[in-house]
Amino acid sequence: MSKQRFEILSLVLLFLVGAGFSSHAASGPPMSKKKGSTGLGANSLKGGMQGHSGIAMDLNNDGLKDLVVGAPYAKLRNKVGAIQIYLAHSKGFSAKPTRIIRDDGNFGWSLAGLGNNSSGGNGLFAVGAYSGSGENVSLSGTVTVYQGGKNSQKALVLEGDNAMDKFGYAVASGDLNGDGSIDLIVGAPFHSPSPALYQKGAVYVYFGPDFEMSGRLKIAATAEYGGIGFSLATGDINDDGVDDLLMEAAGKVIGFYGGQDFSTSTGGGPNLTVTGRDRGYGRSIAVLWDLDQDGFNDIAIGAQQAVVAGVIDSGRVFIVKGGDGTRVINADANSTDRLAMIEGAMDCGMFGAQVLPVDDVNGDGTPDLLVSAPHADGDPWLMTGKLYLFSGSGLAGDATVSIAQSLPGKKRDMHLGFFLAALGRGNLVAVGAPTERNNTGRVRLMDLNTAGME
Ligand SMILES: [Ca+2]
Ligand SMILES: [Ca+2]
Ligand SMILES: [Ca+2]
Ligand SMILES: [Ca+2]
Repeated sequence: MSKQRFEILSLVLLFLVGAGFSSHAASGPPMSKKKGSTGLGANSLKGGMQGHSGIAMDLNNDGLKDLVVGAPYAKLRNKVGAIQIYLAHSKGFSAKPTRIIRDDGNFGWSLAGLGNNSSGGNGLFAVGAYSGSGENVSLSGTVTVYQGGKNSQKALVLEGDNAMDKFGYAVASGDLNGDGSIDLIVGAPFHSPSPALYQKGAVYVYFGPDFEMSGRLKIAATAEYGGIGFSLATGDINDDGVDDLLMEAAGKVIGFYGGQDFSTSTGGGPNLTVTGRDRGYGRSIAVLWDLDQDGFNDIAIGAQQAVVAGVIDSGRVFIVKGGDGTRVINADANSTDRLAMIEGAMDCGMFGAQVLPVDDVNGDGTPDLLVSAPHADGDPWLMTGKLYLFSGSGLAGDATVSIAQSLPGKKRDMHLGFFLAALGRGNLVAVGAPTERNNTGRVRLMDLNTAGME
């Protein structure tokens, strides 16, 4: 608890530094190293890259959001991968995890919350291990579903169709058939649907509450859309009250509208196609709120490797309109379907690696948008990573990165921003910094309120 408070205090100091209240030279480490300002982490997971992935959800049904954090490179004997569970208490989080679960195959690479099922009331979550071995297929990749917090139980293990499919590279959740049960979506980007579609990928939907293999839906790559399974997102973009499924597809983001007949509706191809030519286009996707108030929630698409003014890996974020019917949008063109195109600073920072809508921070009545650039340099430290907080009301066609509040990391090479998760306490977010402490990694808690957005 004191650690959390300290973290916030340290952040305040950082913002003061950023605002010019300090006369730090532009090189060298900070003058004082304060104990305690180290975020959350377990030293036992040396080199494990804690914070590569993370989710916030209530695991033990006490009304407080807990944290599950992936450490996909944590080694123990010949096994690789671990997750940590941090149960929240009334004052926040302890710096050490409540529980560590180890497994194999880069276990913890990806995570998704699955809500609470009716029986136990404890939260369900899915853990991807893209090089894990299933019961039937070796090295297919696996996804394990757990229930609960401190004494979480393994409920189910899913596996890919073939070896090297990298099943579990991405996982997501949403109620795609609108039956009230959250469904689990799994990407297998190296799956080969046919020899002609070698390693073009597949995405699988396992319907809740049981996530049964028998009822699953497979969306396989086609000649029209390949490269699927690397990134997934859900949310309602056509305003029918049912979650829709969005995914990266090699130069496109494609979307399928959810609905009662979701299992048959995907045969005719995607409902939405948004093209973009940037490298890394669609590696992050988020369904936002209704920015332009036309009745449809809008969509943020990150392209973390985009070249900006000749500088590679600077990154871009596009915001395109949600809508109904069959739609094709060119994100690179300035059209009425594109609400904004925000270019990252020319700093190889990988702006857009993560995008997260957050509650209204600055009190202007609209939600805000948090974007990470995990390779951005801080001042004076290199490769700290940086978060950018955009006021929702400023996200229009001519929005630039300069309108955002910039929140740099505070340790050299920590790569802040690998994951972002809202904790539902004021404007507190958990942020992954997987390379801090020589790739052992940390999770930082940041209070967006403290930044005092103008
Ligand atoms: Ca809890
Ligand atoms: Ca469902
Ligand atoms: Ca929908
Ligand atoms: Ca809209």
